[in-house]
Amino acid sequence: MFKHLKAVSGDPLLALIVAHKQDTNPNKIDLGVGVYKDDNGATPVLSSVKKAEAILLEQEDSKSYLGIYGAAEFEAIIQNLILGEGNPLIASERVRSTQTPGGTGALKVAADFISANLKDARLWVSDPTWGNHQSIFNSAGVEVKSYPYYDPKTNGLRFDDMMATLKAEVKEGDVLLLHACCHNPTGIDLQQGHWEVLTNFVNERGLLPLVDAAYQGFGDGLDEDLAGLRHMAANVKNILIANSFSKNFGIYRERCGGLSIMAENKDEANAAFSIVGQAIRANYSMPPAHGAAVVYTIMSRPELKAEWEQEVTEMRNRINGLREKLVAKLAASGVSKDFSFIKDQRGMFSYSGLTLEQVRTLRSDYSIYIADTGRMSISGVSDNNIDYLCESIAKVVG
Ligand code: PLP
Ligand code: TYF
Repeated sequence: MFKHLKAVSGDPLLALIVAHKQDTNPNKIDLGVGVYKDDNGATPVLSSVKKAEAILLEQEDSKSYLGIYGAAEFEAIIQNLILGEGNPLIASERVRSTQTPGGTGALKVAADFISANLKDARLWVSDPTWGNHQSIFNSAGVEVKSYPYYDPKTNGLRFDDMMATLKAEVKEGDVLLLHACCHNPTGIDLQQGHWEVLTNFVNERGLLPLVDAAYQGFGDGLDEDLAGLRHMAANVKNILIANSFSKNFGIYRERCGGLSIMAENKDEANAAFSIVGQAIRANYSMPPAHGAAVVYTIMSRPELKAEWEQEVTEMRNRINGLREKLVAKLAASGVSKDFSFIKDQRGMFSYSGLTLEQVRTLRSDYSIYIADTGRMSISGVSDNNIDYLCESIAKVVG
């Protein structure tokens, strides 16, 4: 039955974790996968999460089924975080939100919803984008097309080219995937003016925006990071938002995210939401409870919420501080390339502009693990390894 099957290669990012783990060089550095690390290279459970878990352990009184959307009280938590407390869109009841197994689960449910209900819609993604976007939408039978985004010459955004391609090629009803902030893999974000242009474009051409918000809080602030998304949501008829709590609550393995769908009015939103429910049932029946229970426990207790906000601020400040240090140390190392663009990027990642050959040499000769694309996960840098890292890059780049 299975004789004809050929093994496929796994996700190269996840393979980097294994390769780094097996490396015995004491100087090894892991700048691979997008998991936040502190100055000791650890990914500890946030203190606010630990406290919420203690409360849950004591108060949890049942593990019975929750229902396809997860915990009902979680809907408001998602909307307050993503749209901002007091956003009139929440009171309008045009938005419905469901708990999902991570941001990945949200994207998969969105992909199934699009595939089954928006016939012939194609999905437009940035070039480059998170590798899973392509696989999730392909597996749901949605054609994936890409628009220019990253400019290797300037290490910046090709916004004019992006718009030119979209203007020439989108069809009414196509879906436009945008990263809310902290673009994965480049670290190069759309600015507010770009969101305004894209909002008008979505309306002119009858597109459905799908915004992927996986790193809220890692760029400039919890509200600041979603200002562009909120502008768009306030000015379009429909939007889908897939968000992840994996990074900003540090609950990666608990699989907690949300999918929000906005329609033109309450009845339309409820109808669309029931169809989203159908996609959920056919996929995984219902989401795991624990991650959402942790997020809910934190967000519904002012003292825990304040502590969590402080912890997000610390993670963000550490990453942004590392960007400054990297730029300064790389310049001081005498490297020929100008790396100052690293401090203009935002979030977990930096597209470093290192070539595949340079990345491979850093891996084989220096035990420095960077994705093949040259994407570095910045929080893997620390005061303990930054000198070795910058000296090694200088040697390899010249
Ligand atoms: N979207 C992007 C852009 C991501 O980088 C990630 C990261 O893992 C996700 C979605 C999915 O996150 P999760 O682990 O919550 O499924
Ligand atoms: O891009 C990253 O590193 C994160 C984590 O299949 C990730 O988004 C990477 C690959 C994957 C799942 C999560």
